Amino acid sequence: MFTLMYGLWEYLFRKDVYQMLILGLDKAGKTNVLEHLKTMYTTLVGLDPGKILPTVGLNVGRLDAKGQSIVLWDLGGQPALQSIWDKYYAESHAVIYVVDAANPARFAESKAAFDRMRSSSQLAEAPLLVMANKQDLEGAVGVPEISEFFGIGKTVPPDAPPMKVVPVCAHTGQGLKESIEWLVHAVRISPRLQRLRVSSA
Ligand SMILES: Nc1nc2c(ncn2[C@@H]2O[C@H](COP(=O)(O)OP(=O)(O)OP(=O)(O)O)[C@@H](O)[C@H]2O)c(=O)[nH]1
Ligand SMILES: [Mg+2]
Repeated sequence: MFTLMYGLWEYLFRKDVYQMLILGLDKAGKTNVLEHLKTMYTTLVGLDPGKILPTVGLNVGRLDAKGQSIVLWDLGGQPALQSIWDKYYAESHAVIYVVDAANPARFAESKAAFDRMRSSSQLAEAPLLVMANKQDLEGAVGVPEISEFFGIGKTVPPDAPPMKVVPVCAHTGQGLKESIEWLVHAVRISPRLQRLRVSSA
């Protein structure tokens, strides 16, 4: 009886760890986002931007935000590395997609990678946060332009997963707290959370 009750208690109240992917083209600023988040939400000091190299493979960071344990998976964005992104989809709760908002010349390429990611059924119902990064740079476009280019409009179907675009600067940390807090809330109320719990039980 105790075992049964304990199993039920654990099933209902165990502390989930939210797995979040950080995706986007090479040089979009993903690793700078991860390192700045470490500085903001852990006792560690994230790497200085000048010391961050292009990612060959992936970087992982663990932090607590809004009372929630989160593991962030920063996957390399170079074309050859994009082909392994989908290996991480099935077990992820949410996606952060980073766009270099100051480089419109690569928007079409970024949108193509974004569309490939979104078309995966393995990410069904996963909340999606798009970071319009590098807002400190002159010419960086804002939320309306990124939303329109990436098709994150007001006319999304009612069953679409929650999506949001946030202006950020990975160097200063602008927009990172808002992004993480929105994602934690979105995952908490997402049907995907329950589905992943069941499939990992
Ligand atoms: N001005 C400015 N530069 C940034 C910002 N975020 C990243 N960068 C710069 O953009 C370049 C690429 O940053 P990374 O974080 O390495 O990019 P990445 O998306 O991880 O790239 P890959 O690892 O190749 O996939 C570096 O020179 C960063 O310093 C930002 O908010 N503002
Ligand atoms: Mg990187």
